[in-house]
Amino acid sequence: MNKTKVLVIGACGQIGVELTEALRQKYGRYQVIAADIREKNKAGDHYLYVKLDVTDKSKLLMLCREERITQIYLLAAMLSASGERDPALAWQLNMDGLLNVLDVAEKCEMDKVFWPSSIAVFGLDAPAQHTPQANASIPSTVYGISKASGEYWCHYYFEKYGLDVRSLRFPGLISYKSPPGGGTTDYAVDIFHKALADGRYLCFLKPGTMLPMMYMPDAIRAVLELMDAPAEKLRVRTSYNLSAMSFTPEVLGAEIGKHIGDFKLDYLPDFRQQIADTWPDSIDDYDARVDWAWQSRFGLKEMVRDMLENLTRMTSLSKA
Ligand code: VAH
Repeated sequence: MNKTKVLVIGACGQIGVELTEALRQKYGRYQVIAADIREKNKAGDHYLYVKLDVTDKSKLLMLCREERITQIYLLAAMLSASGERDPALAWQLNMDGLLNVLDVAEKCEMDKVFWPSSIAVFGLDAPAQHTPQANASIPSTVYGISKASGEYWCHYYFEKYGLDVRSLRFPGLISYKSPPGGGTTDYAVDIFHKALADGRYLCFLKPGTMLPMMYMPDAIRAVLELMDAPAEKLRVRTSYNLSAMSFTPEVLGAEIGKHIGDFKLDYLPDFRQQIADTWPDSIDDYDARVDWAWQSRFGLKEMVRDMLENLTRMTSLSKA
C-alpha cells in the first residue's frame, strides 16, 4: 500500500489554511502538498506548495502522477455572494474543478477524496428548522446549485467506480486565521475584526437572520473524523449534514458585547440578505452522529471567547 500523500487544492482559503496544517500534523509535513491558484503560499509556509488551477485537468493529472498522490482535499470554490456576481465563473470553477478531481482520482486509483458541500444546497422549499439529511431542495444561488450538483457527482463516482469520495454540508464557518471571504455568512467573521478595530460593525444582514454556523476547529475535526471513519459505516455518499450552532447577528453581537463593553452593532442589509433568507435556520445532523459519531464541541460562548482571544493576540504580535 502506497504511503499516504495528500494534495490540498485551495490551500490558501479559509478551510484550506487550517486543513493543510491539520493534515501535516497527521501525516507529516512532507506528505502534504498545498496547492492554490496564487503564485505562492501565504507567508510562513516554507513547505511543499504548488501553484495550480484546478480547472487545468492535464496539469492536475500530471502533478498527481508525479507526486503519487493518494488523497485529494478539494476546497477551491467560489462562495455564494461572489458567485452571484459572476455565475458563469462560479459554475465553471466549482463544477469543472470537482469533475477534474473526481476523474483524476479515479484514474490514479486514489484512496480517498474530500469535497465540501454546504447548507446552501437547501432552498426555501426545505424545512427551515432542523433541515433533514435527505431533502431534495431547490438552491437559490449558483453556489448552491453547484454544490447540489456536485453531491450527485460524488455519489455517481462512488457507485460507478467505487471512488471513496466523502463530503460534508458545512454551515457558515468562523475562523480567525483567514480574513472574511465572499460568503454570505462571512459577516460572522468580519464582525470580530471590526469590533476589535472600531468597536462597532455595520452588518449586511438584518436582525433576526438565523443561520447555522460552526467554529473552524469543529469543522476541521469533522473532516478528519469523517475521512478516518470505516467506509462501510458511511451510508451517505452525497454529503452529510453537519451542525454545531445557530444564531442571529444580534445574538452574536450581544455575546461580543460581553467582552467589548461599548460594542455597537448597526444594520445595512444588502443583496446577501436575499441569499440568507433562503437558507435553513438549523440543520439536523442525525446521520453524521449515527454513522461516524459526530459531535460538535464549540458553542457560541466558547467560539466568541476563542475568536477574540486569538485575534487580540495576533494583533499584538503584528504590532510588536
Ligand atoms: C457562504 N460560507 O456563505 C459559505 C457557506 C453556508 C454558507 O457555504 O457562501
